[in-house]
Amino acid sequence: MKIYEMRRAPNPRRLRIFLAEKGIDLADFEVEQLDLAAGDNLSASFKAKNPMSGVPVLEFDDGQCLSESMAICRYFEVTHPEPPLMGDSAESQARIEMWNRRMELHLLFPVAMAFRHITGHFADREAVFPDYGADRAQAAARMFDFLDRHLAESSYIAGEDYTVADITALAAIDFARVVDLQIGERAHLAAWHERVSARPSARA
Ligand SMILES: N[C@@H](CCC(=O)N[C@@H](CS)C(=O)NCC(=O)O)C(=O)O
Repeated sequence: MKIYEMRRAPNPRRLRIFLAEKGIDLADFEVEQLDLAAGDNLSASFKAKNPMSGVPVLEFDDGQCLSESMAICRYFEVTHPEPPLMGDSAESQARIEMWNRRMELHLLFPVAMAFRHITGHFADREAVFPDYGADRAQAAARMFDFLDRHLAESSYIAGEDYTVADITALAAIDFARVVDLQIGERAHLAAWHERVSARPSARA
């Protein structure tokens, strides 16, 4: 199997952390690094693998491809059920999905939009609206506040266990530094960040 990714990008990092938590060694895969700024992901050959052109992509040995980080993680959750990162009961699966969606929609996406529209990193392929970027950075900062309150009551994002929702939040929060968004004085969020960053998977 082969993984197409980019080392510094947050969605590929979600997958690498997920694999590390599962004890799946990245060295068992062929890994190709794409240069997103150079537009490697916009080539016809890459779009044949993922028409949406994002990374990561998982390519099976027969050439079939899976994209969307959570779809790829879902594949590995089924093939490697232990430890469960997406829940092991109807209730826990739904609850973790709810929190992971919240982390994607209200944290990772605003951070990504802030990055794209404040820095103009992808100005070669999309219109850039700095005011929109600033607005999304504020939305992400409000989510930092929300999480600080939430984590006063809960050890991890989706409850008392580490899950994929923590992985999405960690990738988003660490990437937010590119637009100068920091955890700062938010003590509960900082304690959670220290906890999840201390896991060996965070270095993946
Ligand atoms: N929803 C997709 C998002 C994939 C995505 O947008 N990845 C970014 C890197 S974090 C990318 O490839 N950006 C390049 C571009 O938009 O041209 C997922 O969850 O994997």
